[in-house]
Amino acid sequence: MAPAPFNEQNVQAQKERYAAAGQGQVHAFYDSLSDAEKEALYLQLEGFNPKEINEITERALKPAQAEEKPPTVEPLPESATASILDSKQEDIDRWYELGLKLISENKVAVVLMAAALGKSLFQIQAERILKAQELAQKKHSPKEKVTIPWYVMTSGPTRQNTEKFFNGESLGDILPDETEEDRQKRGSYFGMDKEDVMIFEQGVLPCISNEGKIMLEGKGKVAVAPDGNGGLYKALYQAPIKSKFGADAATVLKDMKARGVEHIHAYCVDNCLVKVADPVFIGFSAEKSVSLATKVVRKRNATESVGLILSKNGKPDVVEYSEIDSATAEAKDAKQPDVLKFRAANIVNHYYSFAYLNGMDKWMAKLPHHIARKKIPCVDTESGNAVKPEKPNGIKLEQFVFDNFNMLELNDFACLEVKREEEFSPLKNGTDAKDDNMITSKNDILAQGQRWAQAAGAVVKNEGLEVSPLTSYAGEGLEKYNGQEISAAAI
Ligand code: UD2
Repeated sequence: MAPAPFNEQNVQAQKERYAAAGQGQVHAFYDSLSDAEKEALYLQLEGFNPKEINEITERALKPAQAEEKPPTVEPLPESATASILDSKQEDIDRWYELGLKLISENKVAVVLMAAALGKSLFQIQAERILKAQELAQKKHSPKEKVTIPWYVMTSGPTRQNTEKFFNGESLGDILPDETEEDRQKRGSYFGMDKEDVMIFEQGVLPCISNEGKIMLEGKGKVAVAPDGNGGLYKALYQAPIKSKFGADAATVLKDMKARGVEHIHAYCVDNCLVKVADPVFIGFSAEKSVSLATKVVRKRNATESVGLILSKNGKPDVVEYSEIDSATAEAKDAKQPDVLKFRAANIVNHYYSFAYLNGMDKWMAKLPHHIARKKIPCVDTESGNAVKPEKPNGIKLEQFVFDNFNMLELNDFACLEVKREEEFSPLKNGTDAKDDNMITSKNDILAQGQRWAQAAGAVVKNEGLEVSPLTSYAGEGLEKYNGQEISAAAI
């Protein structure tokens, strides 16, 4: 909704609204600002509702009510889970075929959560979409061209660079060793149709001081942070996009509706092995006709930084690594004492039916906020001095994308366990860390390519082989390498 126009009367009304909510400090320096700064602050503040911010903060800070009895927490029941590791090949093939069919009917879309700028990850993911389109096209050769629309969610700080990235504009020091050919490739959206790649922005929330006050980053600017990957839902509902269907379809949900999308794959950018628009996952979820499904891998160890998918009071739920108690994390399986009882690791890899997302006005407002205590540079609203905190001086509020799981009945939810080495290699750390960095990502991709080529009967000379997604989506189509010796680094 467009903010009320910037004028004396509306500024006065805004000041009263914020003061009434005990947040008058945001206007502490208003009179000392230039006209442009006054307008900028006014417009930024119009984007928030101070009363609502107080309620969110209140709820987020209040410790969870000491429930009358502790919740029953169990691994998901068999009825709500399947595992690629022990499914019959005929089941996997059936899901794959159904998934390709739905893709060929242009009923599948992909949503990428990309608060971080994953430059080469964007290329790999775009090429996996192209390959999935090609496989569906070849299998069903429908009259209409097969298209999997790609909706890319960015957060404020990365929005501009993401746009520049896909437009092929120079990104200076972010891509120092980029070749002209690489720049051309990204400028042509790696071969995807530009009108099928839509970038949109998630919301932000003000940072809140330990005293519950909205913080200022500068005298004319509120300190804000992205509203978490759970901000995806609000962004799908209202963030503006450029739609090929024009102004009437200028949000993700409306554009999906205009395209006849029925199945959505949403995933996180920082996983180099992600199977984008995976036909098996789409087919599995569509066959079960659930509102929501999630992929999991086996948890590496009790302390791995992953959410745990489980059932809580009989509902599907996820306990985030930052909020789990050690007893639950360390618990062992009664039947296999050396195996974790809770081992279904969340990998931010979700399926949604369009019908479910399109009905989000029923449940979106119930999504809770989590708090992260942070050191937040700000301006002291009494003295006007800049503050560079040594210890956490406030909180960031964020929503988690999986917090709607527990609003579903178990029979409207499904969980598919997949092979970790085939589908999950998180990119979370710098190369100084042992795991989950650029080196482990590259090694996992090369090891996967080598496995695929060897499974097709090739002899791979080097340690590892890069198989472009344009060559193979999941190891299929490599028959011509049977009996061959591959000495190239990539095919
Ligand atoms: C996430 C999961 C965790 C586990 C882990 C696996 C959530 C809340 N937690 O933890 O359970 O699956 O990943 O690697 O999903 N993002 C946004 N907007 C934001 C914040 C994050 O789009 O405001 C995206 C981010 O670009 C990434 C994904 O969400 O693609 C995961 O974000 P993260 O790195 O904050 O999550 P992490 O590793 O703490």
